[in-house]
Amino acid sequence: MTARTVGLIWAQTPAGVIGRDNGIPWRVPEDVAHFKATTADHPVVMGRRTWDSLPARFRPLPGRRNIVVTRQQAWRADGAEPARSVPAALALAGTGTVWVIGGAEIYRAALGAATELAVTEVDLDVDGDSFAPELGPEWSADDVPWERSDTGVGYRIRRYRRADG
Ligand code: NAP
Ligand code: VY7
Repeated sequence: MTARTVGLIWAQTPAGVIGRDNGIPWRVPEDVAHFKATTADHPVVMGRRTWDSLPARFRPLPGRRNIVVTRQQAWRADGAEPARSVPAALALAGTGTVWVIGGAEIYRAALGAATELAVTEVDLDVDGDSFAPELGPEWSADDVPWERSDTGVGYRIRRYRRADG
């Protein structure tokens, strides 16, 4: 058996904010570089609102299959592969590593299928309307030191895995 990786990747504040007004209310270039490097060459799965949130010039995310989850039967966009559910999206992605890249609704729907989480904590106190999923005790994170972005913001990138047993 080959173990399949289903990763979820997001950036959040300590309070769990991941978005506001269909955007991300900060810019941390080191996190974007981590996001690009982690997802490079792998299919990405995202909700239709997250697709809409990407600036048109970055859609589809280059070098990756862009699978977009929507309930709209007729939804189409250049460079996007539509899927009608998260399980359908994961099946469409095939058997290799796949990264679920948001947003809040899709993280909640995909958490049960996830084998690992890549969570960037951004040390900002900002209001939001989209939140990271609640993690149960089956998830354990490594302990990594805080770093400082060139922008002055503190951040750290933690990897969560399912605890054994
Ligand atoms: P979302 O999860 O990106 O997309 C929601 C849409 O996905 C729904 O409207 C629906 O599309 C479709 N959908 C959801 N559940 C479904 C299901 N079970 N089956 C089929 N389709 C389903 O939207 P969101 O929760 O509003 O999150 C967007 C926010 O997250 C934005 O602010 C964005 O910037 C932020 N974000 C943050 C990060 C980060 O790392 N900080 C990453 C990604 C996104 P239809 O309406 O078309 O049916
Ligand atoms: C989402 C963008 C949003 C707005 C403008 C440009 C972690 C992040 C995400 C999602 C950060 C984004 C972009 C950045 C990525 C570029 C294309 C342009 C690329 C996530 N940890 N951080 N995110 N782009 N899911 N998880 O900034 O994207 O990948 O090519």
